[in-house]
Amino acid sequence: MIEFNASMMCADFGHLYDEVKALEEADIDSFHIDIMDGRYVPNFAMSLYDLDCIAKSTEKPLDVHLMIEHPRNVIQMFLKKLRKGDTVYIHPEAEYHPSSTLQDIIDAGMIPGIAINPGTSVETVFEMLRIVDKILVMSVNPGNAGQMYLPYVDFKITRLLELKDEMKFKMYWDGACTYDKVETYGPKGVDGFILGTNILFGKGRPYKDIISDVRKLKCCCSGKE
Ligand code: S6P
Ligand code: MG
Repeated sequence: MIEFNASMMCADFGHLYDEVKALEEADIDSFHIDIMDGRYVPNFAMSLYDLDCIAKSTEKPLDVHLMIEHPRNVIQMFLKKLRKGDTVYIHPEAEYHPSSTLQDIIDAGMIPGIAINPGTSVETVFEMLRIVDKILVMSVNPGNAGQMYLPYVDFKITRLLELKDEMKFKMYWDGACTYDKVETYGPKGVDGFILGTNILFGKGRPYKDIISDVRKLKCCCSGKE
């Protein structure tokens, strides 16, 4: 089954609890929480407090995407807020010794992941592919929702798809996710998609209807993946 995760930085922060409940009712698979520090990326997004609020509002899995410099300095603050089985992605470039940070995530009982920027080659992160359970492939540069898809990422996705079974990781698509990307890359083996402004938020339609439409795509119907 292809997974669909809601990019919560695109939600209505004035009604965060209601947003979580509406997305739960829409049967979203998990909540994607973008944490930005204004240094690693040129933006501030969600905070530890937003993460806490979402964690207390739902029992669905959370995936925390840390776009911060040297995450190991603060990783315990985030891990304390999470439950076993939640996912934490770090950006390897943001850390001197990323595998130590990944080990901290594993030791806390969370699922370790790395986010791979559009300009980062597979070779640069190759060793880590064996350590992590999940790869978040960025199809836009990290920092903002609503950006344009960078087509050169296609080549890297193809390469990662070739490696995923042997190196035992799951692949998730983050950035500019549209229906055609789900239809093209779902059947090729991308395990999940982070839904933001392109598909899910600000559409003036109930989340329930949107997620139901997404799950009706041919590639999402059971037995056809
Ligand atoms: C970007 C962030 C993403 C976005 C999401 C937005 O730095 O990691 O999770 O929030 O990709 O989706 P969209 O459809 O607005 O590009
Ligand atoms: Mg993200």
